[in-house]
Amino acid sequence: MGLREMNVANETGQMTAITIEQVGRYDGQEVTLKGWLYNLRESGKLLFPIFRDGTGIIQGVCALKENPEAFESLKGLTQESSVIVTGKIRAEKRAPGGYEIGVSKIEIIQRVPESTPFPIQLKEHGVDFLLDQRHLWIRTPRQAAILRIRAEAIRAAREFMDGQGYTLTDAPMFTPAACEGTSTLFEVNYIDDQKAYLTQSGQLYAEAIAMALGKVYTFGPTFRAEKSKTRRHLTEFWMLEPEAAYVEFEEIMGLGEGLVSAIVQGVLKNKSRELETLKRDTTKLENVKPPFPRISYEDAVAVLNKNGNPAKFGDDFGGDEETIISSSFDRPVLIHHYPAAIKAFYMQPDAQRPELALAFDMIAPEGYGEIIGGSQRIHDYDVLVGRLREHRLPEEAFQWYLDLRRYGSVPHSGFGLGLERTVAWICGTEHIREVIPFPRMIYRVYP
Ligand code: NSS
Repeated sequence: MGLREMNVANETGQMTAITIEQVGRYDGQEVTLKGWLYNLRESGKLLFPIFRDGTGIIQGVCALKENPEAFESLKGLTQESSVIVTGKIRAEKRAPGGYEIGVSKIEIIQRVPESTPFPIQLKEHGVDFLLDQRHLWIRTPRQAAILRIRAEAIRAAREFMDGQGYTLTDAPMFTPAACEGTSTLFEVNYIDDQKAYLTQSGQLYAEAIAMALGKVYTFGPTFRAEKSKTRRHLTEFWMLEPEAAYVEFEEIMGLGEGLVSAIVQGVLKNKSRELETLKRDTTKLENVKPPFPRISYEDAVAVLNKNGNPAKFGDDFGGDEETIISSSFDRPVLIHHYPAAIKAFYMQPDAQRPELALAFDMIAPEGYGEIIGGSQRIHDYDVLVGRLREHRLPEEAFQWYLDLRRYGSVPHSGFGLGLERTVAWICGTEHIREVIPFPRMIYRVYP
């Protein structure tokens, strides 16, 4: 008897549980599932429950004649009651997932009272209602599939970064100064009335750690007091930020392509059932392999003008512009060499044309917008001091950062990949709020 079979009936003959994800391996065998009642259809002497356990859903059948005890327990059972179900698995083409369970025994762990039914019914609900019920909404198969894809995206990203020789590290959440402009800072009343800010990006710290370890990446939450109420903005989102000493502009763009491709291919390979649950058209994801198209900022402006968009040199691109540019490609596109004036203070100027920064953004297809922002960093002390002054940033708070240019400064580069935007694109969700368990947005910190 193999390990897997041992799982089903242990030595004392008692059933131990498997997960719905695994049922395909148990065709014709009796198993136990631990989960919740997702739906129940009653048809005279037959009951058709649907169970869920977090790994998937399975349809059941229970006949009064064959299993009177189970039938009585199940009859009238309320949605989301927790149950342990025993029964035989059989292949059934018409059932979602391809298998069903003939219920022979059911143990109710908690019955949801009739007087307080589960608030989310199997019908359309308004999104504000669902967001208020987010702690329960995540139980629905679609939401659970999204969160499982998110986990795979993180796993695949880390596997790729580790494989490229990058060491995982961590930046602090409390910071004394801004990284990405002062307009989106969350101010915190730190101990004894000291001012601090929630981090907008781990980058500046990742730069310090890169000078200690070579190639590193951080992965953690970042915060922006975004006043914009768009489908692409959260106030708390997760970013993966590689930073590498002795790595220059071209090479860091290549790393971004490899990373995004590894994430997409990982999800396609390991979360195909979840993509199916979401009814995602995966043909649009299969092409996501390097090399990605690259276009300079100036050429992008020309493309926009050709499409009737009035953008001119020096304008920052918004969602509309990004969508126009990305619509001519079947995979993400890199826009590079932005005007230095519209980008962050730390970006290295181009040697031939210093009015341009060695900066790039990666724009996802299908209108999902910018998923990566990155650049080569200024490594010259005097140039950096000049930039801090131009941006009116407090030099005292940046002394440690300037130290990196005093002691063995080297060319270095990095970028930040926004996890939620990447996952929203892969899942094809309308809004990025669905791809994080508890979204934080301009008007929402509950639940
Ligand atoms: O502002 S970024 O473009 N770049 C940085 O923060 C750099 N300091 C990163 C680095 O070089 N280490 O943000 C990076 C990405 C951006 O492309 C989006 O995908 C995502 O972070 N991002 C957001 N996602 C969700 N909500 C909001 N508000 C948001 N802002 C940026």
